[in-house]
Amino acid sequence: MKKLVCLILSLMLLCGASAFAEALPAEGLFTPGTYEAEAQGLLSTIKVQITVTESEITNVFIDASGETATLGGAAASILADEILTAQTPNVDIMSGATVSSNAIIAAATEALEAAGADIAALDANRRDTGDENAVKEEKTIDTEIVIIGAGGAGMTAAIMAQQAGKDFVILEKMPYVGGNTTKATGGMNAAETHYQKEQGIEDSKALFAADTMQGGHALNDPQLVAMLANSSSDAIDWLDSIGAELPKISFSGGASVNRIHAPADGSGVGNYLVDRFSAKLDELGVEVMLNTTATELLVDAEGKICGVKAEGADALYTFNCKAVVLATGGFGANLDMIAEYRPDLQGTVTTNAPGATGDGILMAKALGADLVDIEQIQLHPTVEQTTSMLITESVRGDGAILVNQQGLRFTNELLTRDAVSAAELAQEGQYAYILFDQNLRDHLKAIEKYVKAELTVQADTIEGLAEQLGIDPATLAKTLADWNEIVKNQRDPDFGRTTGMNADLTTPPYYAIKIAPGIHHTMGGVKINTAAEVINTEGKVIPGLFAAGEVTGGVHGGNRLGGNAVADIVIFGRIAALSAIEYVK
Ligand code: MEZ
Repeated sequence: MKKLVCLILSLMLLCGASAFAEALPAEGLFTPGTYEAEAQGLLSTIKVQITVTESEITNVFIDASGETATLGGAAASILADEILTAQTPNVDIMSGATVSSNAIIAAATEALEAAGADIAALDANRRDTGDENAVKEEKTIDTEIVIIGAGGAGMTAAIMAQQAGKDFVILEKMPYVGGNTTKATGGMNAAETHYQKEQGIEDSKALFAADTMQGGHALNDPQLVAMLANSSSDAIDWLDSIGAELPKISFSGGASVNRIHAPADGSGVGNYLVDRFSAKLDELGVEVMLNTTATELLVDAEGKICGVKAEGADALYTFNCKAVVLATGGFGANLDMIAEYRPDLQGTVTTNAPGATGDGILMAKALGADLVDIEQIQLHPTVEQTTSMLITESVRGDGAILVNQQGLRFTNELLTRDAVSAAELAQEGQYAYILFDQNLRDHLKAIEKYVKAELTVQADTIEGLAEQLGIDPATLAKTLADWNEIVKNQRDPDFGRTTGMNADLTTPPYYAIKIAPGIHHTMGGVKINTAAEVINTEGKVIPGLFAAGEVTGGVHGGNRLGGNAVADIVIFGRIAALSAIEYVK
């Protein structure tokens, strides 16, 4: 008996996947049973459990809870459905969650192979090849407001509209919510907040506005900037009211004081907010129409908004409405638009979510909306180039330095992003390393993601780190010793850095990530006024059309300060919703 158990266990180990299977039938696609396998995702080991009968996959369970909540979690539920529908593990990967998707497919393949499946035969007989020529049902829906886009601005507007008791729909073209907000890591700028007061930080709305204008090279619309700064502490209070507290305050480039507000544990602000916005929408009973792409804005004979056309997986929609809130995001992931407006940036990696393709800008433009600063595109200086992963500015804000391949600092690391990016591009090879220590890692949870994704090189000594980076050890050791002296004296004679100098870099192990600039934010977009009404090329309001977030231009001018994108989506998301609510009264 013991021998038999050992034999069964050995066979299971040989499979590489655990199996609880019945005997292999003479014919049939699978050996009935439940099979499990694992594969490494972006941040964690993903587990897939598949149940099969002789002829069918009957259940797919994917545990991707260690991945980013929004994308990894979405990939788990979307790919589980797709594998079940297609009856093969070879389904489309989810854009924006490539690593998680590939891990799911690999683990599902292994589990099904353990079930005796011939994967090529499953592919040949896949069951998800619907009729591409099938005519989609046409549906007409009457509502008061259509919110287009379920990123941070759209979800904010939806919460406001639901709390005001409005009849509205919210459309999202991607199979998941969050948009580019899921990529935001650092935090949200706000001045005169109760958190700043509690932490003894002196700030003012006027200083916030002045910093934003200066950071944007005064190209910004001063009225929009004043609105941003003046509404910012109210927006923090509003976030508190929906359970999205941002109490950790630190420094971000271009700010005069500590102003960027983040989650208490220093985790990425974007996924934190998207999780809380989603939870609030669930609690309020709001359903986001996913996989539904708005294709056209409709106006009546007087030029007032009267509807939206959209395409879903099974239906073509006409929404009759009085107002539209455009919250479709920027165009940092639309290579054609980047090539059109900034040919010099072709070939540059982008930190943007795949849905950031400028659709709202194009739809509004077709209605005569004016576009401002459309060629103003921000490069973020610390982007890991093989994964396009943003290394948050908070790493520098909390004390990291940048060194080049010679092991030398070459800039004040906390200048505005355009300046730091330009300094990097002037280095040999046009890249640099961001360097920090264990103490910094311990205080910034966002770093765990980079370590788990194996983007960091680490060593117990600075010389050991240098060797791994191919830098002269003595030079890097001197650079670090000099830096620690600068922190001690709070004076940077070489580059004049005055911020992000609260802690030296003396706690091993030491870490480095190779980085270079990447497209991060499209500052230009549709012109709005302080009520978030869209303005046409004749300077007139397009009645019923409101816009918020990265789809708009004017708030950030020629260079956005870190922390102002999240401020923008929350503040103007609220304003656009309030204006639309008032308009449809
Ligand atoms: O606002 C941003 O873009 C930001 C703070 C990004 C980051 O570096 O984390």
